[in-house]
Formats: sequence, structure tokens, C-alpha cells
Amino acid sequence: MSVSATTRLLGTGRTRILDSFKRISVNMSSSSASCGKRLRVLVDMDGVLADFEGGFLEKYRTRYPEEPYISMDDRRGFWVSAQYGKLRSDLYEKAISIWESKDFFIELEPLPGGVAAVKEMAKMDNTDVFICTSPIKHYKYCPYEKYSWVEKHFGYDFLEQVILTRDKTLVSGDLLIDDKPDILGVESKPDWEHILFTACHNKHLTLGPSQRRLQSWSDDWKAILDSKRH
Ligand code: UMP
Ligand code: MG
Repeated sequence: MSVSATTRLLGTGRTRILDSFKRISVNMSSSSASCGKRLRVLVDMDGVLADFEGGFLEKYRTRYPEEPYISMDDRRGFWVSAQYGKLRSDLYEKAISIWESKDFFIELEPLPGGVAAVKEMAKMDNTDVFICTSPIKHYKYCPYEKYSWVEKHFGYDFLEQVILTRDKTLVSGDLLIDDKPDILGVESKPDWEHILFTACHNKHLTLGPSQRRLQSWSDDWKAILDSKRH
């Protein structure tokens, strides 16, 4: 056999060994939560921990008292601005002006039970919790106020757990608890299982057979975590 043929064969073998190694590593990491390793939970902020919809409606009605509004009961679809734009085209910008304003994000009220649940989760054995939230692109106040909100409700040390990203598919974890029905990004097969947190805009949606919801923080979030541990 020629030297170059031998080198090619060795090259192929090396690739196969590397491939097998990669497969083993991937299997080990995807089953990390099921073989006694740590569970990683990503928790969304707006609509899960912070009352974005309630804060929006209150400030919109105060700022535009003469304009029509959409009650929480009538909210449909994740994008508030889109529904307001359909109501009347100029209301699209008016809606956006609310969350682009100073103090909008910091003044959001916590949703019932969310802060306590996340604090409890963070104390659980073999559990890592991160707050995974998408800032708006108008960055003057939002990112600062999101950090500020976490410090206000969880304390300074919890800032270590904050992930600000516009693309949650890039973040690895076992679970992502989030009120947005379609969480898309550059990674077509994210690591996490998306648990849809019920909100006024998504409560009417029918989920696929394998999709799960968390109705509120009074719902059994511990059972959902446990289901990923074994
Ligand atoms: N958001 C918009 N437009 C809307 C509704 C929400 O830009 O109509 C923004 C505000 C929040 C972000 O910063 O989306 C929601 O982020 P997540 O909860 O998906 O992380
Ligand atoms: Mg959200």
C-alpha cells in the first residue's frame, strides 16, 4: 500500500474515532440531568416573572386615556404592538412608546409566586437557575432596568444568573419556562424543553401532544423539574 493510501486510511480512522467520541460526549451531556448531574432551568422574565402585560396596559391607558385599548381578556398573539397596530395603525407606535420609556421595566410588578419559586428553585440540590430574557433593541433603559429589577427582587448576587439574549436557542439548558409560544433562533434544535408559561395572550392556544404548560407559579413546577431529573 502506498504511503498516501495509508495516510488516507489512518485519516479516516481518526475521523471515525473523533466522531464516536463526539457522539459519546453529546449523549453524556444530553442525559446530564438524568444521571445525577445538575439540572439547568432557564426562566424568562417578561410575562413569567414580571407583569409586562399588566404594566403595559396601565401605562398605556394613563398616557393615552382617549385612545382605544385591548383588555387582557381580549389579548391574542405574543406581539402587543401587532395587535394594537391591527386595531388602528398609529397605535402600533403608541404601544411601543410605552415600553421604550424610562422606568417601564423597573416598575413592572412581579407576577404572583414567581420570585419565591425561583428563589426556592435556586436553593434546590443539583439545580442551576438562570433568568433568560430578551431586551428590546431600544437599549437606552431596558437592559439597565432588567438588571435593576433582578437586583431589587432577588438581590445583588442573583445578577450572576442573568442572561440577556435576543436568541434563546443559543442558550443551553434542560428547561426554558417562557410565555412566548414560538421561540426561534439560529439553533434549530435547542437543548431545552420549552414549557409554555400561561399568559393572557397564549391561554387560548392548543398545544401539540408533547408540549407542556405551566399555568402559573401555583402550578406544579417542581413536578416539571423532577420529570427532567430521571
Ligand atoms: N416586546 C416587544 N413587542 C411586543 C411585546 C414585547 O418588543 O409587542 C418585547 C418586550 C420584552 C420582550 O423586552 O419583547 C419579551 O421578551 P421575552 O419575555 O420573550 O424574553
Ligand atoms: Mg416573556
